[in-house]
Amino acid sequence: MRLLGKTMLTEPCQAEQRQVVIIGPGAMGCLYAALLNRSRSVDVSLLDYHPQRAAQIQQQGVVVEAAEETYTVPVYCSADPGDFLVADLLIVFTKAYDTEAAIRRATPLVGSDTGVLTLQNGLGNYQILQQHVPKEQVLAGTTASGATLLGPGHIRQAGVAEIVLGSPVGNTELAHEVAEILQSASQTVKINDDVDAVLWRKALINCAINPLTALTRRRNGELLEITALRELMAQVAREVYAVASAAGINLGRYSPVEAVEQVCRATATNQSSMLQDILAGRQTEIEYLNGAVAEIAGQYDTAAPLCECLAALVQGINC
Ligand code: KPL
Repeated sequence: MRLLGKTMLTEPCQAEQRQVVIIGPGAMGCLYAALLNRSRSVDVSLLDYHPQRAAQIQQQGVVVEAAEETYTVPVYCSADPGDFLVADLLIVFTKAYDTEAAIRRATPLVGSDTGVLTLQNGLGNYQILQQHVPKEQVLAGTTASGATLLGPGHIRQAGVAEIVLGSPVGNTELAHEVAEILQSASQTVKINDDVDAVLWRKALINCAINPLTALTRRRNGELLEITALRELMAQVAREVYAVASAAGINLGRYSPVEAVEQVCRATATNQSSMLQDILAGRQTEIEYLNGAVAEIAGQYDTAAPLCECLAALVQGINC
């Protein structure tokens, strides 16, 4: 498989290389475009919706400021889905509120063997993908990697962590195939068959940390230093855990408060993605995090008053 535009603009890719297309050149999309392309074992491109930004990234590549070095990785980037042929793997990294539009635009890249993997934040993303792509082709997962967007195609890498993925409908064969593609590009990947539990554990972390950092404009680690915020964060974590249980999600032997505090320590100097969104004047993913949890709570005759309150407050910031 070959990218039409790419074969014209750069060296022809080796026929046996798997084609990975990342949708969304935000911080995480750019990070993984750079990491995977740098391995040289897969051929990675970016699909954007913004022609000017795509042209800039195509011209300059993805610039990564990592702890020890700053490096640039050439990455083919286009805003025209017609520039791409069918992909082996599509990774959706758009903001959760763009999932529907993104997968609609990417339809020409999806063949009968294409795996479509969401590694986005939030709840409800894979269900949207399943409305546009056969359910057996959709995978979902999480990564604890972090990056900050400094400009178009320009990021600061915070840390690279493992990817956990699985098939919501039990297509373990595809999960293994996709894990193998990512592993061949030097990524650590675990397969977990209970993908809903994986997504809820990540959502719990994001629901507890992200709105508090966005509202107070503090870095993740500061939430541990201020007693009132630390206590509120713990209460939100417990609330999300209770809603997950009510919804039949088995989070296993797991302490929500310890999990959240551990992530705060591990990402102490990070600005959460929601704080980055607020500072950049962008829409946040609050409706797919605390907003979604409050809505799901209602479906199971329970309540999530803290999530509801935080969702309203964050929605009020940039209006
Ligand atoms: O995923 C994150 C985010 O910012 O969205 C955390 C884990 C909170 C790290 O900043």
